[in-house]
Amino acid sequence: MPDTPNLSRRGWLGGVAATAAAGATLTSSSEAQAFSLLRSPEAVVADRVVPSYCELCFWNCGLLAEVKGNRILSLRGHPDYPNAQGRLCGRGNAGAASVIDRDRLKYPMVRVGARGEGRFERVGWKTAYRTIAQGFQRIKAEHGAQALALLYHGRGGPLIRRMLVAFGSPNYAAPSYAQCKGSRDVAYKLTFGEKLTSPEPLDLDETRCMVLFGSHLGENAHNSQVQELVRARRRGASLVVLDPRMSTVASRADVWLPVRPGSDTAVLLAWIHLLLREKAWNAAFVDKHTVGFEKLERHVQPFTPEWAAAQAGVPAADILRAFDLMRKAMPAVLIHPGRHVTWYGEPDIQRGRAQAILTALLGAFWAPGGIFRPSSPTVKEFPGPDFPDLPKSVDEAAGKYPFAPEVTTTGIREATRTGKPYPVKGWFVHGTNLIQSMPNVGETIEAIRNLDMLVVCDVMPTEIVQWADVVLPEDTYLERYDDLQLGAGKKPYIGIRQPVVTSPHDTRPAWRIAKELSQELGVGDQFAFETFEEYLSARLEGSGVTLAELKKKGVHQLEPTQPAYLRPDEDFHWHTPTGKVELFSQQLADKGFSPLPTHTPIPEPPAGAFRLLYGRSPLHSFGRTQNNPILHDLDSTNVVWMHPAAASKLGLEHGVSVMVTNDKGDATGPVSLLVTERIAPECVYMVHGFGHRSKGLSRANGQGASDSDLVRDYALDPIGGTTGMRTQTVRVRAAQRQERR
Ligand SMILES: Nc1nc2c(c(=O)[nH]1)N[C@H]1C(S)=C(S)[C@@H](COP(=O)(O)OP(=O)(O)OC[C@H]3O[C@@H](n4cnc5c(=O)[nH]c(N)nc54)[C@H](O)[C@@H]3O)O[C@H]1N2
Ligand SMILES: Nc1nc2c(c(=O)[nH]1)N[C@H]1C(S)=C(S)[C@@H](COP(=O)(O)OP(=O)(O)OC[C@H]3O[C@@H](n4cnc5c(=O)[nH]c(N)nc54)[C@H](O)[C@@H]3O)O[C@H]1N2
Ligand code: SF4
Ligand SMILES: [Mo]
Repeated sequence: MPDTPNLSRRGWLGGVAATAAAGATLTSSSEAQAFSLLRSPEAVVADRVVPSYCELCFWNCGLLAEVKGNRILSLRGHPDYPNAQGRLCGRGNAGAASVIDRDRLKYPMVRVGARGEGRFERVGWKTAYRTIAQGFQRIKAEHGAQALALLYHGRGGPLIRRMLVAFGSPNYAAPSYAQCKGSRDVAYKLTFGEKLTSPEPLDLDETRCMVLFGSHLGENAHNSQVQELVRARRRGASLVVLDPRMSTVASRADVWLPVRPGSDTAVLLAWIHLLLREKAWNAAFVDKHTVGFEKLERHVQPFTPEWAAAQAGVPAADILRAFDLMRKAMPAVLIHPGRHVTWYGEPDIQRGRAQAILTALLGAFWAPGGIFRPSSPTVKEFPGPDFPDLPKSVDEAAGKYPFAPEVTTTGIREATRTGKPYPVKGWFVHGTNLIQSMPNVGETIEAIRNLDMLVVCDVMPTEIVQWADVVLPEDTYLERYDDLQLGAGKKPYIGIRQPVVTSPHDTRPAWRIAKELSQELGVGDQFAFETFEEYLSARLEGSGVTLAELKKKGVHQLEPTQPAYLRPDEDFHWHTPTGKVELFSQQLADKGFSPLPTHTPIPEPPAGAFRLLYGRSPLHSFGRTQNNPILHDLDSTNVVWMHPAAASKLGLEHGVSVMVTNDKGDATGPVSLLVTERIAPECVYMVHGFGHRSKGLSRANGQGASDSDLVRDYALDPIGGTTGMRTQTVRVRAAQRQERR
């Protein structure tokens, strides 16, 4: 392990996620003790250390598992993985509890009750595969292969996608596009000609000023990014945070701008205005690499700091103070592009474009301390027959979303509900709980009711599983091989996931499910390997590392394929139509959209209602960890944040039990009210992922409130097809006696 004296564990937890994480080190519940995961490692001696990588979120941190027999004693961060840097976050540390969770899916099942009732009977894998294959073949015969769709999120998904594509369907989609970072992908692609990688290529080691829009790092626990942020602050880098809520990171900022929800673009436009007015832009970058500067200059003339201050409801002086910090630091300024950026529909693209344009004007793209140019590793594709010619996807056939690089989950759901532009009749769902991750659960259920077959491959009996016709239980991430991790960064790397222990149940890994089901579907020649080691070895050929070495080390570092920074004299052909960074986007103009970023104010909530904001707990990932015995123990419920002025108007006191409702008759709770000045009076806030309804989740069921149950109104962005999910307003009332638990 490398010596990291500047960043003790206490240092980084203390620096970011203080309250919640402090519990992690102090608790000693009976349940957590029963799993022996909190006992001192000296009590039982490991007989081996197995490297792998985490799947509790998609940062996919490298880990080292200490194992005795078939029991995991501890998980810790892999010292040589750039995304872990020797540490795991609180969730990753608790990952081993998912292996021994008594609630997990243990064997394949087929539905016996009504859809959604969650009644199943156990079957063998052969029967499960045959049932699926018959269903899918029937759908293909009646409606064509495009009537099958894959909705997926996670490492096993791409192999299932290979099966689906070989079977003839183009319809595969992940919530990580349309419900997460899609608008960022589109905005940066339109401006710089490429989307940003994940992990984001943020040069936090060199930055002198960071600007965060929402991005509530510390609560959003993306491991290495949080560590790097803490180090940057220690080095003296300045920090500006825009957030209507005083997030943990906002509480530590030099300038916190508690902007009105959805008004970030106004502030961005004012900063662009100031850079141009004061002739402070990075002329070397702008002259050599951009087009549309004059048009931008004219466009931003009216956007003074005073104008932005009125739009955003923050003092103009603070907008100027933040600008001064940026100006002093340029070009080493990091305009964080955000990650969950699908807030309001088309305005999200405008905000993303404004962030990208500001980055360009600062000269901070592919520059030290800004966004660097990542190198990606290349490995071989596993050979297989050519894929068939695919028909148009649902979104293409509907002529929607001219700039979407991917099919949208919402497009698939729409086609399934309405039969337009063509019917979708079968879903394979892998690793995504669509009931919680897609806005408007009513539309999701309506779509599911229209299906001839719903197959769900999962590890836990979450809400989506209750609706399945066939349930395929996957090995947990600590019990299986998955495809290689191809890590992009300053130093690219290849990482391996391998079985740390073996599953005690009749579960299987996704690669095996894809291979075996493909055989039943008649496309098994895509998976012409016997063992997954054979597959991995074939992919690693010529990469400089063998499978045996990788299994031992866990990660293999490669040399960069390109310099991280643009050289001053470098002629670079950007992958846009003009070959330049497009400050003015003719592409957008040609399709009838604003070619320069505009600010559209978000309407105020109706009287007595609040805008619903949501975010992350450092101890949970989306809706997938609330039932984890250890994490449940540390953080078993969420609370609803409300400003004291709003609470007193409603006659609600701190700590009372409330229900949160929307205008469609949905209600969630009961949940405790947190009365705090850390949130703007027109908003309420809750952590996403709680309020599970599935009875199969014995710990998480009914705990807290679900933002997903409330988000009915969503705004579809016509440019890239992403769904803004903060358009929902809600009301809060005291829970009645019969509603309390
Ligand atoms: N612990 C943990 N970490 C995670 C995850 C997890 O589940 N758990 N998930 C990961 C994933 S997939 C993602 S996409 C990211 C999501 O995390 P982020 O990308 O950081 O998500 P945001 O939506 O930007 O952040 C939520 C914050 O935005 C603020 N906010 C709400 N409205 C506005 C607004 O109009 N303007 C501004 N400036 N701020 C606003 C909220 O008050 C809240 O503090 O987190 C990642 N990290
Ligand atoms: N209302 C609301 N909606 C949101 C968000 C929000 O904050 N609020 N966040 C959005 C964002 S940023 C994102 S990225 C998405 C996330 O959306 P999802 O990825 O759908 O997130 P989860 O709700 O965690 O659902 C994960 C599902 O995968 C299962 N699972 C976990 N591990 C494995 C595994 O190893 N194998 C298999 N087969 N299954 C597994 C879990 O049991 C669970 O059923 O949600 C988006 N939707
Ligand atoms: S950030 Fe935490 S949960 Fe996500 S992969 Fe890393 S250790 Fe796992
Ligand atoms: Mo996300």
